[in-house]
Amino acid sequence: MGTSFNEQFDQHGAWRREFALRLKLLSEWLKDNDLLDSAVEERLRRLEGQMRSDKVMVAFVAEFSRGKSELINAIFFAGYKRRIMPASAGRTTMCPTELGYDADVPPCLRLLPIETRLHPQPLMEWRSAPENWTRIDLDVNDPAQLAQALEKVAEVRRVTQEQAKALGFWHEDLPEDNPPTGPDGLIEVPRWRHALINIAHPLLKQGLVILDTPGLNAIGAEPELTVNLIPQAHAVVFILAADTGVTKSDLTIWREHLIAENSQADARLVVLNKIDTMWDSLSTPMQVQAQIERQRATTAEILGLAREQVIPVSAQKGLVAKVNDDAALLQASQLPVLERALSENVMGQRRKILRSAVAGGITELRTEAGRALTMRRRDIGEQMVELKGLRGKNLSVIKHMRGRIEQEQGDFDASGAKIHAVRSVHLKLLHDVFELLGNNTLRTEMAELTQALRQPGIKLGVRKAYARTFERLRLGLAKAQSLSGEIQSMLTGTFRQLNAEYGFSLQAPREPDLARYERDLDMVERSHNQYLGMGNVLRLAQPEFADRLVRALATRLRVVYESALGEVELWNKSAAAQLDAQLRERRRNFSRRLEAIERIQQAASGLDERIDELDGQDRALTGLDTKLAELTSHLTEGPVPSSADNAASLRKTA
Ligand SMILES: Nc1nc2c(ncn2[C@@H]2O[C@H](COP(=O)(O)OP(=O)(O)OP(=O)(O)O)[C@@H](O)[C@H]2O)c(=O)[nH]1
Ligand SMILES: [Mg+2]
Repeated sequence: MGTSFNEQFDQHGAWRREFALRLKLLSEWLKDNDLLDSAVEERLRRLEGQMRSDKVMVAFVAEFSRGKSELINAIFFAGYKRRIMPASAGRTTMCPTELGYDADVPPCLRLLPIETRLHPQPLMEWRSAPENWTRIDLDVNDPAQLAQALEKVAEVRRVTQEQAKALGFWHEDLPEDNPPTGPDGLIEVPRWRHALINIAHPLLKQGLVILDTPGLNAIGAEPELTVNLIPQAHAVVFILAADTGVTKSDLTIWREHLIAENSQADARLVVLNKIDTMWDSLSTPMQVQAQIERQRATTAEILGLAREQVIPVSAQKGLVAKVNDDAALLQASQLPVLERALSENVMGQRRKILRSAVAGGITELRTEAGRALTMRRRDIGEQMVELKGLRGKNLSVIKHMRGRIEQEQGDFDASGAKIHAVRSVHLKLLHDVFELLGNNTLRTEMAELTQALRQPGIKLGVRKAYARTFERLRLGLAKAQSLSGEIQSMLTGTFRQLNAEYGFSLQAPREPDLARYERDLDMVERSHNQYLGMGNVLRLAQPEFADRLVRALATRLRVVYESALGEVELWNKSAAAQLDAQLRERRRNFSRRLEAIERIQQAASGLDERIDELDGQDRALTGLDTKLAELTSHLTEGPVPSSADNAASLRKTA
């Protein structure tokens, strides 16, 4: 098994692709066997989308010059045999830079001008407005051109104090955080607000997204980065430099971004970089090692971690070693240790989450498809009884039977109105749930929060204002949950009634669990509180800042609410689809029965033939059931097989 991050990530990608392929096979099989109703189809579509578009974001966060960009070069881009992301002494990366791959966009670097800060739209909205970004096409086969283009992320502009203030880089209240003023009274600010790099690098193609960030000043100026982007990263790598030790600003960043209660402990990695500065030809390797270990222990103690949680490396020597294929130097750089930790944490966690999401979906799907099979088998069973009862009976009995089936059919058609009534009550209740989770609710809440944050002297009451908003949001969710509960018991009741009356086998699909979204709300609230608790609350004196913060909050919440809505929709869809499917089956069943009677009426010998036919159909259905179990269990069970095993079992199922 490969240990480098790249190899591990490759395996993760292969696993996802194979999984998606299996889903496709399952879907084709279901379709061929007429088991793909609209709910099952929707579920499959979502699962496949989830697998294919799964992104893993790794964010590099640290004070300037600790070696974030160099580490990115060393871990991900050494294959280009040169430095790709600009890394140099002093402040280099001036704007947050996201590296990823989007097949719909040609390889390019897109840069959002810093002036967009003068508008209230959050970053998320600018993303969907490509005309506002400056685009530079990239040639991935020309590493020199690539590196040269990426130099742009280091560009700066010089502006007056007034302009710097408007752009969010100057605060009267926070003098120590302000950038230095030049002799001409001008202040250097980043030229760009955000950079998006789109290249078909193998890892990025498989869904890896890398976020490189600038040091403290620039990172603090973009609340969205702190409250949205970094908390959503699957792993955050925090970097300290062995030559500077833990400085005050390192600690500020650590507190602001790395110790949020929500960040799972195993999703962050602490790196002690530049250990090569401690390599000293006058000391023995043992002495050097002891010194590195001491530095490691001190660092861990200051951050409140165990010593093993701090990983010493030399990014620069690691990069040099990979470029020159120098195994001894690579070993000395300790980069492979960091890569192993990164891949274990990130990929292991990701796979676990994906697996459990998928397992839930597949189980539901199997129940849904299995139900259709059960229905068909029961219909066959009933017909069989009906036909066996006709053995040795004369034509008039057969004619009578026909009349009875037609009568039944008529009654059934007349019951359509009742089923319609059940549906409309269901839809009305559902509408209320949609209302609670819809855009209007969020818009109202966000307007109120903005209002509250704009109150002069809000500083002390910020936490309360947030608490009130989130309290109401949580109440809304709880209400949506209790309404769903009502719908669920209504569904269960009417389904039971329909089952009794028409011999259906309807079963209400699993009710959406909105508690998960409540936990998301908690997390979002915490990240805001944390951010504002770090002194950023002073920035609220600027009304635009409050606006920006709330807009950032709104974009994040919208994602949460949309996925809650999606779950409610799927639940509804699968209830409705079940009813449709059973109605359809029943109608078909009437015509099959009538057809059989007709044949028997015409040729008395048809009876035994028909019974044999039904027998055959019943056996075929049993076969389908077994196959369904097999196809779905491939998707839910077992550990992640190695690629070779996967290929073999895929051939078997195909
Ligand atoms: N000796 C030594 N120097 C390193 C190492 N890693 C990075 N550097 C150097 O430290 C300087 C800063 O590295 P960067 O990668 O630009 O740091 P950064 O954290 O991205 O800094 P900003 O972009 O300014 O926020 C560069 O000159 C690097 O070559 C290392 O392991 N050893
Ligand atoms: Mg950098």
